[in-house]
Amino acid sequence: MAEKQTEEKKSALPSKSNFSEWYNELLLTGEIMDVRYPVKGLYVWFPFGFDVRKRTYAIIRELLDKDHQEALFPLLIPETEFMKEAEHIKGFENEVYWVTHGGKNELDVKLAMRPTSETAIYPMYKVWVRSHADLPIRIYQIVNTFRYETKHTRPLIRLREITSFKEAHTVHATWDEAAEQVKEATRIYQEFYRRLAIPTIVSKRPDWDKFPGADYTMAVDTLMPDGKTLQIGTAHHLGSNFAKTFDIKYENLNGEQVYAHQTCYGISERSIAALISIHGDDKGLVFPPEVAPVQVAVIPIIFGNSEDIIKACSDVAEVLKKDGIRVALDTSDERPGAKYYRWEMKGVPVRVEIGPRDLKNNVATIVRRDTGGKETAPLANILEEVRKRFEAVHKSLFEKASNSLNERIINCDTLEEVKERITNGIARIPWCLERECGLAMEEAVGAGILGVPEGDLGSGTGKCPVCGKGTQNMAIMAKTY
Ligand code: A5A
Ligand code: ZN
Repeated sequence: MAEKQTEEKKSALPSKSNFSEWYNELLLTGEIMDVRYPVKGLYVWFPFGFDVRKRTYAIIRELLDKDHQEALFPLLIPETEFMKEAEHIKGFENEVYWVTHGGKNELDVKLAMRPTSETAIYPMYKVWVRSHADLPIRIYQIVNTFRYETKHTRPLIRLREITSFKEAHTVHATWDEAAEQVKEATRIYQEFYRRLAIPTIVSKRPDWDKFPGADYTMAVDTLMPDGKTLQIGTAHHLGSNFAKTFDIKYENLNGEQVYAHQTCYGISERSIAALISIHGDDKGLVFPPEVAPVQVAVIPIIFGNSEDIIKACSDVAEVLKKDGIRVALDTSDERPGAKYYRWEMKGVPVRVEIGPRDLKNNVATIVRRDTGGKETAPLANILEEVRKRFEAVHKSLFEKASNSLNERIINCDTLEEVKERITNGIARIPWCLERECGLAMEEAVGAGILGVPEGDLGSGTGKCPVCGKGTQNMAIMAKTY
């Protein structure tokens, strides 16, 4: 009977090859997000999902806290501030929710619900920045932001209330220092995603796709299982565009008042969408140990009189817990198969089983969630053995995801080829960097240019498919979320 129920439950999760259905079902069955909230584009974090969020955001905090400070600015922005930077307004005006009333009274000045916080933060930077000695400023906040998205909304991917928006805003004396900070931001994001075992591509967005009000935008993308890329972070060089409109000046060493240079960079819960989508499988969630709410499930394999086995299991659980490992000791009445199923669905990276034969040999059976690989290990070394598996799981999740990303970068020479192959992944093609050629490429393919990637991926030799000029730059094109 129990086995039959398990079978029925198993069929609840569609195969990952049906990515979209799999994703939606997994969010619910895996208790990440509840999509039944009665406002489009707004979703609810289940406690389990929130636990994953907490651990994920602890990593970005840890990385930023080395040389950033966390602060908190208001959600509401007066229209008068919001409307200062022309490009920024153009970019966001169709996406802003406005607060127009306080009770029954119409407000004198409408209040924008932040779609991002430049215009909330920079009036304060105007007051805070006085002299070169005040610089650099590196501040971040983790907040909700609101965007009236008109494209198809999706949990964790395209929200109207972004609940987990981490935005950093920095101020520097020179343009070059700000450019260095943009590089540093993409390094931090790459490190963050490595900790989540997520491979990334960093590229400079084409001019027509940069952040409204920026000099340029660097983006961090990853590849989702359905072959579409997801932008999971961006870093913008704001030049002195906002400094001029918000009057952010400092006194330099010569006693002159000069405009500051700024950057901003952000990530959202898309990081968790990528985490779940890239590592998950037909059995459910798969987490790298660092962010797994439960890291080890200890399961007694019981036949008949079993006190010894339960005792051995709880000893193992104690040893692991003492070392800070998050352990679930599952002594419920269910059959082992039902227990495996449950902990697999929850993405627990390592399972430790002890049965009568194991106990006789003073060993445990250790099973990895990612590969299903089973090994026996001496009970006396259980802590080291588990820690070793954690490292191995993380390493192999990252390798597997990196290989699958690299395999799906397809070198193309012609736009026909790009169009044909792009449904499977990312197309790499020479580009002369000219705007007209880039726009013509996008038009011909029906997909966007992500940009020219950093490093080897972005260089090569070839001819621009539109103008035929020789070029050393390779662009990547992809269908995007
Ligand atoms: N102020 C800067 C940091 C900014 O707002 N940049 S951004 O518009 O590019 O957003 C930062 C990141 O938030 C994006 O790279 C994307 O990963 C994420 N993001 C943007 N809109 C989103 C939405 N509607 N739902 C979920 N994530 C979103
Ligand atoms: Zn060209």
